[in-house]
Formats: sequence, structure tokens, C-alpha cells
Amino acid sequence: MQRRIFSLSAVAALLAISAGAVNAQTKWDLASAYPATNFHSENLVQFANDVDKATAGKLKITVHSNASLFKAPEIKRAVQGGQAQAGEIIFANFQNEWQIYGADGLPFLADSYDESVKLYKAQKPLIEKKLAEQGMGLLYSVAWPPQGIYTKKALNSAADLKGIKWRAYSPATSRIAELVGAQPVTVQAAELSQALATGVVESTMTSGATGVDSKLYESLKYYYDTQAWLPKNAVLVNKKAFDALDKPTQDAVLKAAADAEARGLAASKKVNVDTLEKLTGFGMQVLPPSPQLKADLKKVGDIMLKEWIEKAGPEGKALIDTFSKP
Ligand code: PCA
Repeated sequence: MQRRIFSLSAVAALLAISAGAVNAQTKWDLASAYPATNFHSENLVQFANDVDKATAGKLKITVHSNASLFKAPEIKRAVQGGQAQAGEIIFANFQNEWQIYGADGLPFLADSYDESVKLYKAQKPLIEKKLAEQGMGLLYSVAWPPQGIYTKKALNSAADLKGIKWRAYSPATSRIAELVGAQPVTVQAAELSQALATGVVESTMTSGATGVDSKLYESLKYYYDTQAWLPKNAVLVNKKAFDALDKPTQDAVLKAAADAEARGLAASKKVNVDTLEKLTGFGMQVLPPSPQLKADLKKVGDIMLKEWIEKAGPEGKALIDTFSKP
């Protein structure tokens, strides 16, 4: 009798363990740096929901937006080290680490959605290889809307930017400031409203999306729609965390990522139009750049491309050649 009771409890224990295995849930943290209402962040939440549904709750991804888990420049390292299993970065932030990351942050190299997609195709195999070496994988990437200039005063040419406190978010946006004689101050999106309110900066180059997110219309009056480049965000995953998932879960993540990439591109295009309208609605002057300003910025772009090719070496040249093929 004693023996039978023992074996029954052993069976019960075994059942409990196997039921646990079937219901085993993996939890991931996904760090992002932009506000929850931003289209990239909304897309991340939908991505997490899609994964949840497709895996019947086996993989739960919590999105931590607005730099609440890690600040923008720290997210890549956090994913690499596994402090966050996944995270969203902006490639252009990492240009000093490896020039190829910065290609989509160069003014006028790829300055429309079509060109941006083309540049992404050329960058992607190189970036995937580099990230794999760094212990990470690329889940998906989505471009920000085209970048324009926000100022307090009207701009006729780049000379009007001389001495102005210019908020930069990347090495390239700092370099633009240097080349036009402005004073670059690096401030990430999460701190932009405050930097403007306290007078730390008085102009920036970014999208209509960030203009609306950070309420730039509260302190700035003009937006020049220069459509200079479309920097890309990318969602990275820690390779060990991904490899630890079973095959169906991995497939669900990849499928949700592919959907998010397509959905994000469409959202970016729509947000571009909607936010420029909103800025106008909030009383900003949304204007095309003057021919002089355009010509001045084109010169800046030419210098920066030349500098970039020198630093990026043969790999950079190969990237530009692939991108330039019809
Ligand atoms: N918004 C982000 C990056 C590019 C953009 O449009 C920012 O200003 O930080």
C-alpha cells in the first residue's frame, strides 16, 4: 500500500513537470527609445502581440518604450549582452563603430522611400553579418520619415544656421552642424522637449513624426521639408535568446517581424503626410527649402559622402556600387 501511494505521487509529480513544460512561457524584454505613441513603438507592440498570438502565449515580449529600460545609445550593447533579449536602435547612432551602420544617415544619398528601400537591400547582408559576429540578429527595420530642419527663425540659406545651437542625434547630424557652422549638441529624442524648453538647443534636423512626438511646435516656428535622408530603426535580437526558442516559436517571431517591416514602411509613409499636416495645424510654417538652402545642403551632403567613403573603405565602396546599380 505504502509503495502504491508513493508511485501515484511520483506519477502526479511527473505529470506536473510535463504540464509545466508544455505551458512553459518565455519572457523577453524589448527596449526602445521612442515614445509609446510613436509609429515605431506602436508597431513594436503589434509585433509583440502577433508573436503572443502565434505562439499561444509561449513567448511574451514586453515593450519598454521611451528609453525607460535603456537609453538610446545603450540599447545595442544591452541586447548584445543579453540584459534585454531584444531592442530597437537607430542604425545611424552607431556610425562611429562601423561606417556601414551610418549609410542611411548621410544627407541625400538615399532621400526618398524608394531609395531608402534600395539602400536597405544593399546594407542588409552586410549588417546581418556584422550583427551575427556581435551575437545578434536583425529582426526587422523601418525607416523614419524624411528629415527636415526645424528653426526659430526663417532660413534662406545655410549661412542663417551659423552659431545656432543645433540638436544632433547621431554623428552625421553633428557633422552637418559643424559644416554649416552651427553648434552641435547631442540629445536623444526622449530628452528633446526638455532640451528645447531649457534653451539647450534651438534647432534640429528630424522628421515630422518626432516634431509631433516632442511638440517642437511649442518652441520652434519653421519646418523646412528638405527630405534629406530617411534613417532606419532596427529591431535586434540577442542570438542566444533566439536560439533557445523552439523552431515553431522562432518561425513565429520571424513571420511577425516580416509583417512588422511591411506594416512599418506603410505607417512611416502615412505618418510623414499626417504629421506635416499636424505641424501646420499647430501653427508651424511647413515650407520647402529655398534653392540656395537646397544647394548649400547638397554641398554638405557631397562632403559627407566623400568623408564616409574614405572611412568606410572598400566595404563602403562596394555598398555604394550595389546601391547605385539600376
Ligand atoms: N526621429 C528621431 C530619429 C530620426 C527621427 O525622425 C530623432 O529625432 O531622434
